[in-house]
Amino acid sequence: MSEPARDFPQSFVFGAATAAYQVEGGIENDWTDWERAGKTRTPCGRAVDHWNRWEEDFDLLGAAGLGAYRLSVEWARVEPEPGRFDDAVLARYRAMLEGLSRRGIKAMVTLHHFTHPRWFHQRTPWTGAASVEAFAAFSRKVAEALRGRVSWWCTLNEPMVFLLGGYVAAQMPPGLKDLDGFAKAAANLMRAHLAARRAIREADPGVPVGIAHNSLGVAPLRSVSPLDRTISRFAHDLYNHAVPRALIEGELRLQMPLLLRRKEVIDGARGSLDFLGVNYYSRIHVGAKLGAPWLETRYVDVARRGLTDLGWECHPEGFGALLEQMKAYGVPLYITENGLADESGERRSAFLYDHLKVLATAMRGGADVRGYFHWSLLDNFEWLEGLGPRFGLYRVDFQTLARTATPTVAWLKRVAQTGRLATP
Ligand code: IFM
Repeated sequence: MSEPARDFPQSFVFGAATAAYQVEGGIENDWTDWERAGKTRTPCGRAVDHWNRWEEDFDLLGAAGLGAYRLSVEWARVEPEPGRFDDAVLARYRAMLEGLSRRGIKAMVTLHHFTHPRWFHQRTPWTGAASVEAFAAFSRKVAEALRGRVSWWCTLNEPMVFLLGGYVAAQMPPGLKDLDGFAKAAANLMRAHLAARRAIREADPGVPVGIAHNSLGVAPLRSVSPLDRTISRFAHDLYNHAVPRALIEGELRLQMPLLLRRKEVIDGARGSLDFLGVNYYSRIHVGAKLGAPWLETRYVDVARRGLTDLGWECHPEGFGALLEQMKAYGVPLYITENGLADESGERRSAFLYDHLKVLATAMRGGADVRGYFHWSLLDNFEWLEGLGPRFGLYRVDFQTLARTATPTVAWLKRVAQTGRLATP
């Protein structure tokens, strides 16, 4: 009897993702100050102590049958003062990558995942040109230290989330509400990607360099309202397409009626992504609002699947639609994050099944998707929400730091090993 057909090809990689600040613990950076100013539900503190427990955590990846790990390098650890790089820290990250390699696990390394050294926003803020060289110098050092051990470099994580949070909504450092600053920082982040990519290519030639881009389904709050429909169209373009379009086609276009209208050709940006990482979690409804900030956003449980613990809609159909659009950019895709906050651990497998099913369908339809990284390997520090929401394949007791497999581990392992989607 012949084997049933695979849903994912043999070459497809299944992995899990984390980010340094969210798991390592003991980091002092701009987010630590943000926490001390009372902006998060809890401080990050020791997070889940991955800095000391990485061997144990990498064994968990192996136990879940995963062949890849997306991690980030913490800029504040590597360059605590401008121009002073900490060799012991770089050696530790190198040892971590060697630990992955010993276990046959490929590494995707992210260089910017929301956080900065304390000195950054004063000395070389993203609104100024010096930010580009500052990021390139850091990237060069890291690439020289880790070369030969990285399968994919990811310069920026979710630049649009960072830009909106940091320069429009004042929800993350540098905590501004400044549309002009937003546009300047956006252009410099695009240039920073280019400069980092050049540095990586010199230090570690032949390794693909991309970004991880957060995408969201976007729909009008009141579908009968022409205003809401227009606004949701612009919000979709700004949120989902401004960044990939800039780095693939070369033009940064940021537009929101009455609020923002910028177009800028970024020299050298055309064709500057070897892959596009797609992060997908949910869909948002957007409408007009009288008075600042003029926009209203809401998660709506349209299909009555139940919102996640963070109140986000479960909307796998939106994932399919976005994959169709991202496919049109013509570069290889990776799903660099997907998951949900689920305290019970009972909803995760069904959520993953629904999203992986959509993914397999998109791939059958020609989307060149090469891998899937679950967010997250472990429960961790969820930014404004603190140590609370549970995104982990492994549950972490935040008191004892004990790791326990959620029911999804065994199920995902079977999918990863067989390349076939079984109902959970
Ligand atoms: O925890 C974050 C991550 O840092 C970036 N993407 C979304 C995740 C869940 O909110």
